[in-house]
Order: sequence, then structure tokens, then C-alpha cells
Amino acid sequence: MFGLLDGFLKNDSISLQKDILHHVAYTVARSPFSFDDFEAYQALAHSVRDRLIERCHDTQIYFNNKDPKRLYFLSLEYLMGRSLSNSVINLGIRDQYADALNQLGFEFEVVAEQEGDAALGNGGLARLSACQMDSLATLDYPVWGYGLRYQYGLFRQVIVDGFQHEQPDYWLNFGNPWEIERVHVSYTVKFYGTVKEELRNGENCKVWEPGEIVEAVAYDNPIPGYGTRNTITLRLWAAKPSDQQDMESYNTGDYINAVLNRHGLENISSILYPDDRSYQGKELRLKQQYFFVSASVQDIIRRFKDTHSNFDEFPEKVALQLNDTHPSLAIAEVMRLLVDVEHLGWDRAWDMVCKIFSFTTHTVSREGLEKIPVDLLSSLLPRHLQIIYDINFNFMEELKKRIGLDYDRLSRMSIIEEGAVKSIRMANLAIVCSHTVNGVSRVHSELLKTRLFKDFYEHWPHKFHYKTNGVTQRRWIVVSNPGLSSLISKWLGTEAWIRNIDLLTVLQEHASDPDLHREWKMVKKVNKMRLAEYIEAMSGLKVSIDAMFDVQTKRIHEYKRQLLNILGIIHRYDCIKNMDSKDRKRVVPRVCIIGGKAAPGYEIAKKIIKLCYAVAEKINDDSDIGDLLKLVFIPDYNVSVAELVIPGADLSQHLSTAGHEASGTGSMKFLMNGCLLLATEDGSTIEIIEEIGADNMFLFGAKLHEVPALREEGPSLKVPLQFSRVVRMIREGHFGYEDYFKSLCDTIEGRDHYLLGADFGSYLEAQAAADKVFVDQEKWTRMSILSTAGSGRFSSDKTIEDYAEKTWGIQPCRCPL
Ligand code: 26Y
Repeated sequence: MFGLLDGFLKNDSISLQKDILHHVAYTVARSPFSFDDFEAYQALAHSVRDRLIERCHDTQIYFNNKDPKRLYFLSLEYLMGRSLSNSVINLGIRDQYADALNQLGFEFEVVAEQEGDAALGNGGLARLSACQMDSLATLDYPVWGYGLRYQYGLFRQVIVDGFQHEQPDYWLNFGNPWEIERVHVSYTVKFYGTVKEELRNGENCKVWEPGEIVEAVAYDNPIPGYGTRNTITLRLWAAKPSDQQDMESYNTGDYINAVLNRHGLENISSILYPDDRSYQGKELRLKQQYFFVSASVQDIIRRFKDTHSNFDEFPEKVALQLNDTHPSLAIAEVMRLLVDVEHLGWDRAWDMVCKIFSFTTHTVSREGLEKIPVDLLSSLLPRHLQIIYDINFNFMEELKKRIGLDYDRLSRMSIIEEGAVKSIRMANLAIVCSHTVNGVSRVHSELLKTRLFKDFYEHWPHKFHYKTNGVTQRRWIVVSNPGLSSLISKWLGTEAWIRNIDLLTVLQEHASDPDLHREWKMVKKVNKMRLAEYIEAMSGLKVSIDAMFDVQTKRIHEYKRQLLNILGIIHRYDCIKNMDSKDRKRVVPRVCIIGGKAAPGYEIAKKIIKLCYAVAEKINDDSDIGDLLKLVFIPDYNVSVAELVIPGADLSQHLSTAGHEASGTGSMKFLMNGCLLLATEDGSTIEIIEEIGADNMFLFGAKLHEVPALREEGPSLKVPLQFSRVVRMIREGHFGYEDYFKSLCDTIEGRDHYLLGADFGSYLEAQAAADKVFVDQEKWTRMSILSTAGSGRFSSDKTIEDYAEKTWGIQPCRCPL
């Protein structure tokens, strides 16, 4: 079909040059004789977009012909970051584009820097969705991703005087060449109103008469696979006023108000909620969830009906994946559409629902589980509340047959939580209706079975599976660390590892080769220089690239214990200050780098950021310390900053109190980039130890089974003297702001829920061990090579293959080249 236009788009550098100039002239509307870096980016992006559209189209035609079982991945969050480099690398035409740009007087890297991040998500869960989409496309699975097209992404973090301020991220201001607006793909989504009963063909039917109608319009974001023509679609919904909504007002002549009223409705898809407790019980959040779910489910059913005259084959053709509980209303929506709209009987619809849904939870704690107040649901989605009640009634009846009248257990397992605020437990709803439930690491899945969802595990042991998260080597090595990527390909003699990650283990054979060591260290050095330049440009601080670059970047949270890191840095500073010049010669110089956002309402997390700045100011200004120790906070950590920071790190820290990090995926990115880990035995780290061995990393801290007893001890727990000393330094105002930091210090002295005091001693030992190895560069480099070599198990390709086979029952469907 594209062939009829002008033949397929050509990818040699002359054709690409022409194409870029064409877009400069006709899309960007600038003179092809004079355009700047940003305009070059826009033109380039549009040229890439044309190629993506071509492949997307072919992929869909191929899928439609083959009609395979499709996976529909439902997630309220995707952290895609930038698209340009990733797309041209996956399309296999990066070098041709770089040549084309060069001929036009531009540099690819400089042009690529013009792109802003798409930050439609908070952190781990959202970046995981993005990595998984890359793997799904690369492995040729027939998939659609669904989500929301927020107009404001995750807030921008601005630091003023060491304090975090949040600014809106209006990321669409400069246009978004990576999406295709589908004005004709739209669905109406209903809210509020009442449910009536009507007799139809002798049967009682429920008819929902809504009070508000909104239109969902599709924006398609092509996701190209690597080394394949397959390009799948991430379909994001935007809210638009519906023409059906205000007909009445128009008719009664209130034209102005009718038009004004329409505008508020667009707000549904405008803001991403930050990951804090403030979303709980908020009507807008619930509206977002339903809006997204309803449009997606209508789209899925429409696609199925395009090629099927009845629903017999529905469960053989459709798999729906719930990315956490956020999209769980999809369950009630599928039931409503099948029963009320398609008029299938309840039992038949229920049977299908139980065959199509699977559920991944990313949460470890009970407080992290979502609940919706019944009152809110009853007003916003009255029909869905009835459906959930019916599901729960049937479930409770079935359960009573199995366990009898054990009311404690029945009430724990019920989808409805009674109490001061009667609520729907979204996780219970998801578990009851899904055929498969999984956590995101082995230990997390064990915790689900033994704690969080113990009752459900005992009832349905077969539903519980374990999956270990992974990250895509395309983004986290090939795009972000081209030097390492070429080096790996050179030593393996092939680029095949980019699709077949198992090949990385071949590096183990060369782990002691001095030639590889030399080249490996050179790559790291170049990446450290790049990072040092960024640090200087951002903060004015000059750092020595001979120092160990020690990094902790992730969302700021008490359980992630950035505070432990800062206390360790204060201790190091204190030690250096008290050393004579002879001892100072033996100190391993460090550049400590911390970065991450605190949720806007999370006061303690914000104090941790301020403490980091206060300590940094003291240390960095102390001429007595010089290059022995520096501390930098990198503001506004996001995907593209991560792409710069991770390849430049020597050491990375993953300090969560055992049992608190469901998985953790940052560690996997550092591991792939040959960065050594200093970590607790928590989440995915436990599996990383199995792959690379405990002696190739620096482990410390209480183990999972030791945590409860340590907590029991409370304030009577003995903590090291050094711990009390550094906390006292903060309390006594060594870094200023002593009143402001008091409540922060109180969280770790006394109750110390996250056990900083208990783990401080072994933390310092692990740090000392890291120093010792860093002096022995040969050993360090060997450990670094073995880290990369052992990172294959943490490729999202592995995770996705596992889900495809064991959870979704889908097969690759590869569009011919
Ligand atoms: C607004 C609210 C409902 C909400 C939004 C986002 C609540 C939670 C989240 C995000 C949670 C999250 O990112 N969890 C992390 O998921 C990663 C991927 O599985 C894990 O590696 C990580 O341990 C977990 O904390």
C-alpha cells in the first residue's frame, strides 16, 4: 500500500537528507537553508515518524491477517523518556541519519539533545512498562499498550536554596512528533447518573443513564522493535468534550455556558498523580482510571468484533494484563459491556473474565494497596458498584462452601472492606478475577504468598507465580552507553546480544584479559568525563574523574534510605577531618552523587534532599578536603539524566531495608553498565547475587528474617557509636537548619522503623570493602566485567518471554521484512 505512493521510504543517507530537508520546509515550515538545532530535531523526528508509521501499518495488517491471540497491556503510567535515539537504533538506521545530518552541518548527538522527556509516570513501575513495551515489540508479540495521555507529566523538580519545588511539566508545549492523533478513534465514556431496571425479552436488564459523557480520543505512539519490522502501538487516551453532553443546554439557548462547561471535562486526562497518598479517595483519580479503562476495553471489544461474529473465541484471542491495581476497574467494565451491552448471560461473561485477566502487583505493604470509598464509586459509577457487589457476593458464597463460616477470614478476603469508610479493595478484586497473580521478584512473590495475600494463596495456590523484572539492554546499553555497546560487540564478535542477551555471558571468558581491561576502563573514563562535564555545567562543581563515582539515584523514600547514604558521607567527612596527612594519602577519593524526586506531599523525603544540600555545601566548600570527597545532588532526575549518570557510575547504592523493595530495577541498569553494586539483600538483589556471586558486589545489612526481631527491640537496640555521633552532628547544627532537621533525626533515633542504626555498622564495612577493591583496579575491572556478563537474566526480554508463555499464552507474530 505504501509502495503505491513512492515505493517504500528509502534509508540511504542521501534519501534521508532529502527527507529531513523536506520536513524542514513543509512540516517545520522553515527555510531549508537556515534552521537551528531544534528545527533540525523536529524535521528529523518527523522523518523517523514516517518510517515508524509505515512499519506500524504493516504490522497491524499482518496481525489482522493472522488474527493471533493479542495481549492488551493496561497501565496508567509509562516513562518513555526520549524517543529519537531509541527509534533510529531500533530501526537500524542511526548511522545513516548521523551521516545525513553531518552532510547538512549538524551533529546527531547535539540534535538528539533537543528532545524533551515523555515522563508519563512516577518511577519504577512506569519505567518498567516502557522497558516491557520495547521487549514486546522486539520479540514480535502481538500487543497493544494502553494508557493515558497526560498533558502534564511528572512534575519537574527545581531546587531553590536546597529545597525541592515542583513545577508543572507541560511537555506538549513544543509539539510531540512521536504520536499520531486518531480523531476518528474515539469512544464515549459515561459517569454519574442512575441505573434503572428494564424488562427486555422477558429478562431483567440494567440500564445505566449517565449524568456526564466524555469523549476519549486515541493518540497512537509507535514502538519499534529492534531487528524486526514489527512496530507495535502504545495507544494513549485524551479526554475531549463530547458532543452528546450539552445538547440540552444548547437547545435551551445557554450557548456561552454550554461551551464553557465543556472545557472542564478535558481535565480528566490532564495531570499525572504523583506517587504519594494524596490520590487516595480523590474523585479525579478515580475518573482517570475509569476513563482510561473504559475507552481501552471498548476498543478491545470493537477490534474483536471486527473479525468475530460472536464471543465464543474471546478468551482464546484476548489477554488483559493489569499493571498493578490502577486499571482494575477494567474487570467491572468488561462485565458491564458483556452483560448489559452485548447481552451475554452473567455466568458466561464471568467465565470469560476469569480467563482473560492477569495481575501484577508492585507493592509490598498493606498501606500501599489501593482502596476506593464505596460512596465515591456509587456516585461516579453506580453500575460498576453493583457489578462489584455481585462479584463479591458470588465469591463469598463460593468461599463459604470451601472454608465454612470463618468470618475473620471471609472479611479479610472480601472485596468490600467494612469500617469507618466502607471501601472496595482493588487488589482483592484483581486477585479474585485474575487467573494469574505475580510479584516482581522471587522474594516479593514469596512475601505475597506468606503475608500480603496469604489467604488468597491458600485458597488458590495455582494462581500465584513469580516473575523477575527486567530492563531493556537496547535503551540501557545500546542507546545510553554506545562505547560499551561497541566494545561488547567487538569482544563477542557479534551484535546478536542486542536481541539475544544470553550471549553476554561470553564476556566471562575474557574477564581477566588485560586488553579487555584497558578498553573497558577507557569506556568508563569517557563516560565519567561526560558525567563530570554535566555536573560542572549544572552545579559549577569540578570533580576529579580519578575519584570513585558513587551513585544513588531513585525516588526519595525513607525505605530506600538515602539518609543512610548521607550519614555515611558525614562519617567519611568526619574521619578525613580527623586524619593526619599520612593517613589522608590512603583515602580513596569519592564523588558521591545523589538524585531523585520526593513526592510533593512527602515532608520527610523533602528534608532528606535539603540535608543532602546542606552536607554538600559544608563538604564541597571545605578546602581542607579537596578532591578526597565531594557530594552532588543531581536535580530533576529523569530517564534522560539516568542515561547519562548510569554509564558513568563506578559504584551504585541500593539500600532499601530488607523486605521493602518489591524488586528494584535501577540496580539492573547499573549492573548492565559494569557498575559495582553496594546493596542490601532485598528484592531483585537477591537474584543478582545468584547470577554474579556475592563476592562480586558489596552486600550489607539485616536480612529479611532478621528485620522483625530488630524492630521489636525498638529504642533499646544498640547502635554503633559512629551512628550516634553523625546524627548528633546534624542535631547540633554542623550543617545548619538544626530545627528543620530535628524531625528527620527523630525518625531514626527512637523507633527507627527502617533500621538505619542497626545497619550502619555493616554499611560502613561494605563501604570500606568497596574502597579497598577500588585501589586494586585490576580486581575492580574484573568485577565490573563480571557484572555486565552476569546481567542477562535481568533483561526485560527474559521477563516478557516468561509472561508470554506462562501467563498470557501468546506467540510471536513476525511481520515479514
Ligand atoms: C498514584 C498511585 C496509585 C501510585 C502510582 C504509582 C502508586 C504507586 C506507583 C508506583 C509504584 C512503583 O513504581 N513501584 C515499584 O515498581 C517497580 C517495578 O516493579 C519495582 O521495581 C519497585 O520495587 C517498586 O517500588
